[in-house]
Amino acid sequence: MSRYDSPAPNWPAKLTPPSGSPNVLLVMLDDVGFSDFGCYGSEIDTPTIDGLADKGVRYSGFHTTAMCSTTRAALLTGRNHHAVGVGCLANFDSGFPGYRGKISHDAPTIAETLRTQGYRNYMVGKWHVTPLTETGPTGPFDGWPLGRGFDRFYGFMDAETDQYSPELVMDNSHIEAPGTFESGYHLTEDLFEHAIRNIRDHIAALPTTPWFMMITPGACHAPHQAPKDLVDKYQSVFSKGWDTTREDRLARQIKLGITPEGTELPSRNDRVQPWIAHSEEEQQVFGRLAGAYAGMLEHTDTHLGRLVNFLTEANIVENTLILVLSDNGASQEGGPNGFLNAMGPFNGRRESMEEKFQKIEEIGGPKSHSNFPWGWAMASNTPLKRYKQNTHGGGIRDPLVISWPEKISSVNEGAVRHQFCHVSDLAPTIFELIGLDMESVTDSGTTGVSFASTINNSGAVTGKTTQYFEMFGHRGIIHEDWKAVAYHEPGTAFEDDIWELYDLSNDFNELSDLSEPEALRLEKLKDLWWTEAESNQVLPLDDRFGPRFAENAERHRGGRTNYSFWPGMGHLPSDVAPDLRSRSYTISATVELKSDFENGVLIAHGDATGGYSFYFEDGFLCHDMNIGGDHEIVKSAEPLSVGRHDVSFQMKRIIETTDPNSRVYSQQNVISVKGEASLIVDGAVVGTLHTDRMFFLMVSWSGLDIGFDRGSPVGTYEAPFNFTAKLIHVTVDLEDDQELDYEGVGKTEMARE
Ligand SMILES: [Ca+2]
Ligand SMILES: [Ca+2]
Repeated sequence: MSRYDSPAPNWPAKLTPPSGSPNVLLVMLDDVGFSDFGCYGSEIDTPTIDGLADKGVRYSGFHTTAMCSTTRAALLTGRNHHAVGVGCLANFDSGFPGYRGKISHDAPTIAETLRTQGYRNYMVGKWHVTPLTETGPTGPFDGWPLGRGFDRFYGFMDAETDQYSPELVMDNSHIEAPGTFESGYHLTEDLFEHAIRNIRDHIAALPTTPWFMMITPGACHAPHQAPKDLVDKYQSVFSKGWDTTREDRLARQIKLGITPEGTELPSRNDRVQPWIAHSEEEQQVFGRLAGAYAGMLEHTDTHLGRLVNFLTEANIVENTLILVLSDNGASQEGGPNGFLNAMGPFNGRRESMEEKFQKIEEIGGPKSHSNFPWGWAMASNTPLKRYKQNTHGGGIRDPLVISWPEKISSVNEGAVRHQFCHVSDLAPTIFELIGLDMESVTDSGTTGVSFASTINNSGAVTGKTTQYFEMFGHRGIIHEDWKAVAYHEPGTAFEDDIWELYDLSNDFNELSDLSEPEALRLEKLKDLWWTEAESNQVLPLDDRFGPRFAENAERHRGGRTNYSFWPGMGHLPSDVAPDLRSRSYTISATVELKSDFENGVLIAHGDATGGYSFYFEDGFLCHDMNIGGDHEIVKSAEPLSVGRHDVSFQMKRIIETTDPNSRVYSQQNVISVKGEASLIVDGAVVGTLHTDRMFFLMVSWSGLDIGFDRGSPVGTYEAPFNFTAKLIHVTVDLEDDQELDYEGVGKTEMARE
């Protein structure tokens, strides 16, 4: 053959999924308890989910990992969360292989595996498996959804976001939300709208190729925000209180066959009071907090309904495998009394019951960052003990509904399945249901066990015999119907943990501790826990909350004390913005004014529930420190003149301690913390502020912008409040006097998970 002859062209075979492969729609709700769907015994209206359960099957023995990031990691990879480096939260990397906060690249995700089979993959909603320090505009992006096998992404990276003013990301870029509270915007609605859009685009371009879509709304993680009519509706439903709610739900669960005949309620979780022990005011506040949560769930169900209706209209619902689940149990992060706005208490501003009552109408709205009290989380987890974060049933046992009209036979429609299964089993189950070659998939590393056989066979034995659990030192193991579990009090020796033992086949909700009569069995289960822990990178055990967050903040930002911002730059998420907490700092800007009545923002970090903004109003230079919705504004005495000016806001933190020579601060030795702030124009002080409030533990979960305040405004002005003159440059200089209250920071961060 001469050099000029053309060889025969050759096209590599196209990837094609097995014939008849379904679309896969995986909907994972957040912090929704075991009993919260209507079809699991709730009085909350969830007709869409109930409809899917009526035509499908639902599980009574589905388990998760007790937290958000970890369940996502196990779900995405079909492996144990520690084994893929997400033993705890994506908020920190504690330097051990099991605790990097980022899914190991050795573990392919469902999307990566399905991509090799020709699927297109769409991710919509909360991600939270990328270290937050890697969520800024420079990435790196290898841990973002598009770096882990998804073709499109629309959602948010952090544990939570404001539903009316979210920190939105599209693909690899931070974007502004397409609406506001005033324009009727709510994130849940936007996410489902976007999901429908993705499927429409898919049908237009690839009508015969199946898709995988994962939707993870913010609901019902805090902040609980929902339309007012729904909050009203459920405030009235839940005026009956958490004790009656638990009883009502258990009765319905028994009737529905979710829990066995004869199941009884455990006593109230520690420190939860009887409903009737609370005053009428407290009951009203708690009822409205429950209303915001329940309203958020019904609202989500309604919008999921729009998506399911679209699938029906488009005639693809029959061959779409739909899974609806929750990522962990209902949350204890609202504390004993719940919050209307959690941002205030994180910065030393207490929220009294009186104030909660005064502002009761704000609950669920744009000025609230609400979370419900323990009593309601307990009711959500009916009939299970404890909460999210714990390895008792309330933390790890969750609802799971599976629908697939084409494949679930009519005799099984509406059935309840009781096999034990775990979130790491979902990926292999999906692969088997699609008909992928399981050997090749198993070679790629899943360690979960498919429970596909249970869908059309109530008696199927899956072969799943063992699953360990670990979260913040709480431990557990399920092996052949027996469960050993140890609650861990933070800060105490692991050796002192007390193990309990339950026979789940006769004791659905861990009421009858058999650790004494079955001591030998317990010892064997504990040994098995250690074996599993060793082979899954669970060790070393680590129960530290605060120090892990603080160490992470120090490692990533601690050394950096100067930030330089030019207008026109993109949005910075909180974890890569200047860390002003518990320290002295200076914010400076250079401006050129064309008039003496300029307006608008130079720099703003946060939203209506907290943050700071440095801005002009009618020519006056202003700084607003917003702590939990309270504005402390300092303003120049005169408007600034036309021309170029250097302006700054200097905050000096002054700590008075019992030992002036010590730089170790604790609740014991700190007498007072004060802020002395000055507003400075061209070197001259033009305003001062003396305050006992600062950003102690958190600035905001909403990030930072230059030249405007996007979304929900920090200040009393209307967003975006663009700067009307020329902004040349903004700098933030941090003093090295930062001294975080580690435990306090930890508690703040935990409340965000
Ligand atoms: Ca969660
Ligand atoms: Ca804002």
